[in-house]
Amino acid sequence: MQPEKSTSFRKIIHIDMDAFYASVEQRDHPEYQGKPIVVGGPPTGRGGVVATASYEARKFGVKSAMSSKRAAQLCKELIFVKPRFDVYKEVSLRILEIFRRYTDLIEPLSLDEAFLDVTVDKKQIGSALEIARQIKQSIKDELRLTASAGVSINKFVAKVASDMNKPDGLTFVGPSKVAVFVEKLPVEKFFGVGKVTAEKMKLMGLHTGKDLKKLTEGELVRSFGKMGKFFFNTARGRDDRQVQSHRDLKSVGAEDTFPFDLVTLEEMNIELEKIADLVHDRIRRRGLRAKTLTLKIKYHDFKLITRSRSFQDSIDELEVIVLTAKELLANTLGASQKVRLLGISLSNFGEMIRHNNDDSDQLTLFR
Ligand code: DCP
Ligand code: MG
Repeated sequence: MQPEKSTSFRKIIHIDMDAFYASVEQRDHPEYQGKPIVVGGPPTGRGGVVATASYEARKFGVKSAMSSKRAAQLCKELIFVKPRFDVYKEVSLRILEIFRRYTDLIEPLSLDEAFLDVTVDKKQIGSALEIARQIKQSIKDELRLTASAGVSINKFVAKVASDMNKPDGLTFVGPSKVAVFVEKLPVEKFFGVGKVTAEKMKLMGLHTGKDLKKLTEGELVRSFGKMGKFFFNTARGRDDRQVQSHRDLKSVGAEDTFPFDLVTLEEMNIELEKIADLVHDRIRRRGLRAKTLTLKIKYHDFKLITRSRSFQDSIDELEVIVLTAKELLANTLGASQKVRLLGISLSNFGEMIRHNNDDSDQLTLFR
């Protein structure tokens, strides 16, 4: 019998597909292989945007979220391809299926990205680096696509690592290397640091993890609020956020507190559309469908109510979310009530269930 190996470190893998939509299109259309392509709206239409660009197109400076028009200017021979979301979703499920051979502790962040906790793995391989290698190989062999992986002791470091040697990268930051790795990291790479926070940090003379470490927890909290505590810990390579599988994910939502109370139903409906858009984006990125929608309303007197509706078949369509939220709101409002907060959340997601079928793992998304 093998001795039990005990370690206090978790083993976390972050995997992110390379130029995801574009790679799928290049795979399925050999004529696009080796060519600069983008997936997104055409440059002729109004408001066409690049969802993603192949690595060949990135050499010209073309990238995600850029207008298609601008992309066409940067690269004359650029090929524009219409997205096929159903195919990306299908590929995404196949990738999850590969992950599940090693662990059920999987947290997908979007269709092409997930965290895996392999502290304990089903095949008893023991080495997270070896598991990441095998996963990358299976994605290549079975799906003819490449992924980049980061392997470390927590989510924060694993995610930064997976981005370091793209495409087809595999970056391992072992327990003894974490501290130095984080010290060298530019503040922009820290989880929770957006443009505004990065600017503020630079003004304070904070450029790297090493600089952040010079401040006390109190000082960081004073300057950055709640996130200050998180920065204090991550600058020391600590991050105890758990990998949260869909099974544990109870709901996904968004809400907004308004600077002025809303008075008319029209005003409220406009705000509801914005909130619905956010929620829709969040579940779509995770490839989720929900059976229950809950509307949250806080009135000007701070009275809080929620109203829910459940569906026979689970939903992920923006129109259904908007319509249902509006109906619940219209049914709820007492005469001329002023509203200070509105929120929408979706819950009751389809569960990923594994079937053992001739020894091969099959993944079904129950709707
Ligand atoms: N996506 C999108 N709009 C964006 C960003 C991304 O529609 N603004 C879509 C297209 C991408 C997919 O999500 O293919 C995954 O996003 P990533 O940020 O992981 O980008 P890629 O996988 O395309 O490239 P990379 O190799 O940098 O991960
Ligand atoms: Mg990606």
